[in-house]
Amino acid sequence: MTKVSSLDVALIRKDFPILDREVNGNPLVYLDNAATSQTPRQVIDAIVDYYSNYNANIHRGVHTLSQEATDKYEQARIKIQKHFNAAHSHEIIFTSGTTHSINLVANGFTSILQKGDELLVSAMEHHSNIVPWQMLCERTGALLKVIPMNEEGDLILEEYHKLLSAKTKMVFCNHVSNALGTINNIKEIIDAAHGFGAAVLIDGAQAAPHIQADVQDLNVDFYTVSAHKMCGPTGVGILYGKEEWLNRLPPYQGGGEMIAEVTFEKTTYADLPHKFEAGTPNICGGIAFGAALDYMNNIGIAEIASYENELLQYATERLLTIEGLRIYGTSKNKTSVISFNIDGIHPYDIGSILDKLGIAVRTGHHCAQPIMDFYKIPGTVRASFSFYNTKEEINALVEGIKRAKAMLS
Ligand code: C6P
Repeated sequence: MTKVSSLDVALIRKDFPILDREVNGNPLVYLDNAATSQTPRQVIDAIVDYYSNYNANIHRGVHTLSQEATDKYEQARIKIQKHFNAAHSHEIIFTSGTTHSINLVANGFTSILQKGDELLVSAMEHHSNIVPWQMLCERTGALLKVIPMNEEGDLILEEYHKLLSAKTKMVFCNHVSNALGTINNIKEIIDAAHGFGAAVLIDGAQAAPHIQADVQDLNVDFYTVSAHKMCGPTGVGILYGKEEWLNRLPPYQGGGEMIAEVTFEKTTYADLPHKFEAGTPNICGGIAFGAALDYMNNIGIAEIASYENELLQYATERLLTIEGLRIYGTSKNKTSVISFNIDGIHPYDIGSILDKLGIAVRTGHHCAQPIMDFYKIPGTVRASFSFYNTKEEINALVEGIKRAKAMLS
């Protein structure tokens, strides 16, 4: 039986000023949460508070403002550490987001990999968990192999086990697919890779807003998150890395803050996490990310997941009543993402008409072109639901699609 959620969604919606606005004369129905989530007043307040009261550079000044900013930034790091249950706060590296986090790791492995080493990547990755590894392969002569998926949008794990060998040095997979919503069995993926001594990077960008990941329990080597998908601001995220890996990898960028000592003859690097945090970081963003985690944890990740699952079931049933509509990604384990097409209609055309009705969805390949190639389609319409969405909004989506279909058929 589906668990009925206890969230007070009407009250929650009051926290999100943007949800009151109109688009093209209609109330905004924001269903593009997998691209970026909306920002509650509590996070906006944290941003305003930073710039109004203690805007200063961190780790540098003796003055009060700098110390206040440093304290708040480092407190945010500890909040993030606790949220993902990392063993140490220095295992949390602030980055500009998942893309930056993955590139940092890919760059670091340049000196570790050798020609003929093999890297395994899942068939359902976002481009940011494909391209940096292709670039790494070009630099090192390593070979990238693909873990295949099936029609439902699940990885074929029997094939994964067959691909693993003593040559496998790294495995990359998302926790949740942005285009299909599939929740991957990352525990099995991580354990099997470790059996062959391979390191595992899990892209948690789409999972973190819906699933409580425990990096120690997962025993994952690297885990990446973008704040803007979980009620935080854009331009900030984290890389979680196991201490031993982060100590082994060289710095990504050189500059201020990441050094212990600099002379023209030789530079020594700072300890973790600063070794990977060159230059002035997104201080306000890091602090606001902490505020976003507080906000989500006050509601409860489990409660959020349960309500979003209710929305997913409802939306799936309602959408499937539309003739000619096909859903891509029908795994039993999904987050609240529905990718679909309607026979004979280009996804972009549906998206444009929905926008005229005030309904925001994403259309296209969702930066996951290999998935579109797998299904032999140019793209999909993607509706992605968050805990502040309602069944009434799903009804508006269904009616909007019917209207679009009538206009375009
Ligand atoms: N996906 C989407 O509409 P950044 O841009 O660095 O914050 O995140 C990149 C990224 C990496 N992995 C996954 C699984 C993602 O979904 C994303 C971002 C957005 O699906 C924008 S392309």
